[in-house]
Amino acid sequence: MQLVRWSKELFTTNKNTFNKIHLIQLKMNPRIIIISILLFAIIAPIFGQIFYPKYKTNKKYHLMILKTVNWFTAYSHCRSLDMSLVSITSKEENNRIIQQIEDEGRENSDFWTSGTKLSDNVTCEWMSTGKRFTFTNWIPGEPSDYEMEHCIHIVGKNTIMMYQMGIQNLHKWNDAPCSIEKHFICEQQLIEYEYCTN
Ligand SMILES: [Ca+2]
Repeated sequence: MQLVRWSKELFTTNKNTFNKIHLIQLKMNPRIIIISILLFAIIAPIFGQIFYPKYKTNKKYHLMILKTVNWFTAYSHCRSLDMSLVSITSKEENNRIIQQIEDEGRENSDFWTSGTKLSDNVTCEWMSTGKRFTFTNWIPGEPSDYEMEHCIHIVGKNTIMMYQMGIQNLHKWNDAPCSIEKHFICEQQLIEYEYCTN
């Protein structure tokens, strides 16, 4: 029995020593370290793309032309569809919307935006985002009325002809009473995953 116990102790001691030596070799071997770093550098972005793919948000616009409604109804109708009454924050976005109005042959219509002065009669804000205007496309002389005209719309051909504004003002902005009924534009936020689309 004593011999067996000594053999076990000897084996255990040698095994630990063997493991320690290999562990030290593994730790110190620069080739293994470099290969590990290279493998990590290659694999990490792949896993990153799978679990955290890059994405960007984009807007899709919907011209709501089935009926004309006041500004409040337009706002709530877009929300009921999980969209927002449109906010126009740049020249590029403005051009995209105008292009879509023309592509769909709706140049005659006025369209409500979420632009409003309801908060203090003076400050123009996008109700859908709560942000102030950073880009504007007013008809010259507009906004004109700080007492009665609190909501902002895109001007169509019918209004231009009615008020003899001049065709150069087509698709520019005007403030008008929120109770007037007009068509409107809802915007939908879309998320585009670059990994999935490539
Ligand atoms: Ca006006």
